[in-house]
Amino acid sequence: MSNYLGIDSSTQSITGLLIDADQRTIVAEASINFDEHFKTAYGVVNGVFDLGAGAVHSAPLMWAEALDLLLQTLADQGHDLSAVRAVAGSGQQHGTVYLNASAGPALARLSPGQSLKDQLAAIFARPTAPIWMDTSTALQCAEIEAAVGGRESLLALTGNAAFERFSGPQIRKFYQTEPAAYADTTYIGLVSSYIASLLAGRLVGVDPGDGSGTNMMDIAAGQWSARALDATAPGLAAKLLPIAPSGQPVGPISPYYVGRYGFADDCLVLPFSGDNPCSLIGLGLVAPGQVALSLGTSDTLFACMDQPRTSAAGEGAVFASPDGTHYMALTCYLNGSLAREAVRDQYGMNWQQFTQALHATPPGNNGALMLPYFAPEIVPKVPRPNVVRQNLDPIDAPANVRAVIEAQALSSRIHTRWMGEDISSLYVTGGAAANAEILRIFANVHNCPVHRFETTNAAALGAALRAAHAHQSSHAPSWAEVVEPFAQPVAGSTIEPEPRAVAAYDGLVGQYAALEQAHT
Ligand code: XUL
Repeated sequence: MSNYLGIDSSTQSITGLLIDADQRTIVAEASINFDEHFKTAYGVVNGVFDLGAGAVHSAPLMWAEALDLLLQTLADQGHDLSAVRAVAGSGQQHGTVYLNASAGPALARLSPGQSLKDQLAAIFARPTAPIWMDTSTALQCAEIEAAVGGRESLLALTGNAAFERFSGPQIRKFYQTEPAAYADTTYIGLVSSYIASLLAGRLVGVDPGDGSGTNMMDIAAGQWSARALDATAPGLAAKLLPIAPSGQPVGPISPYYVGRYGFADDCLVLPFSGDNPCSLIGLGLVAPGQVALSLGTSDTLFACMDQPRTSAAGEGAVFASPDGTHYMALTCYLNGSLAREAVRDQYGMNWQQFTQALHATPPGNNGALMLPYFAPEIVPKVPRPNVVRQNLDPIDAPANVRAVIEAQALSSRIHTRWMGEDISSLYVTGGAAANAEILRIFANVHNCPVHRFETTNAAALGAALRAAHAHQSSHAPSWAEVVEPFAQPVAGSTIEPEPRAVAAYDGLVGQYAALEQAHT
């Protein structure tokens, strides 16, 4: 049997997903919700502590306790963990974990008779970990950008401008506000590399996928950048392990898991990566030009790129793909479902009426346009809510419905140009992906087929596929071969572009861009 385990340590839960690569099936999925199990013990709400003034942290010891509970749950469900050939994982990106000198020895002597929590309580140089929701480091972002010669230099070097949630600014703030604890720190990991360390029983480095979310990695070289580290905090290089290639096992699983849960002693552990880079694999995006769009509360667009192209206008983040050769672009639009629901509610509709309105109106909407900034927008940057209508009567409900979706699709066409990829197919997931009329507009605006994917745990699946790819490397399967059985669109969901509608949008996109420019 060729079973592989993917573990996703995310903000509110930890998920394990087990695949059988021979049978081409997912054989188990289990999730441990942090609030449900640990609210009382750790005081988390939605998995985090809101410390005020933009600081949002979580508890790395809780993540270790949750890992034990997850593996116990899989074992209790009767899954034979001795059949797992390799484990890989994904973590919420950017969050940093600070360990002291006792961490390495404590991990090396883990005893299966006691829990991780009981054996690891003393390894932390900082008991909490700032996570990606933390926005408290604007000052440090400015300082880091200035120290490397400005935003453009940091962008060219690391692929990203400084973002408050990224690890480097967070580390700098820790060094500035808690210098004694910083001095006591011997290892700084990310959520991903910390969980990988727990599994390997030794300290593991950050992979290039997650390293690209730190503002500290040279994106082209896939190595820590001495210039960026110097700009972040003194003595930092000594607290980081070298970047760990995503596809190279870091060793066998710790005897702790063999004794406690029945893993085989030759089960391999891969470096973990970020949840978004792992989702890229889980959605099957392993060739340039493949783009996925998740239509959720906010809409997120992921793309596979052949080069680490960056967006000078800050339209997206760039990460290395854990496939080892490509890069990933990530763009987040705040006004996703938020805007769709605002229009639906404004006209007192339900979703069926919303869909009928799309049916009843023509592609291009007779030249009517809307800028749908019901809330401040990330891409393009719009600091305050501002809904703008052009040739659009506010009382014409169907035209407003079409206008909001066309705006989202046109914006996704305009703000993906920096990626320099011709979009050859669009894989759409998320709640609104169930609506074929919405998908039709995206197919026509992008002039490519749109496929619907039903994914719940793309990050954990991507991690399991990474484990499969690494373990099967002796017969060198291509990435396409590994992802193909799992990353399949819903049967019959493909929507092809329609030439007349494509032409209508080709005519409209310039007008939309001009309207956008006039208001941003
Ligand atoms: C990406 C980001 C989030 C987290 C969520 O830059 O901050 O998507 O990775 O887990």
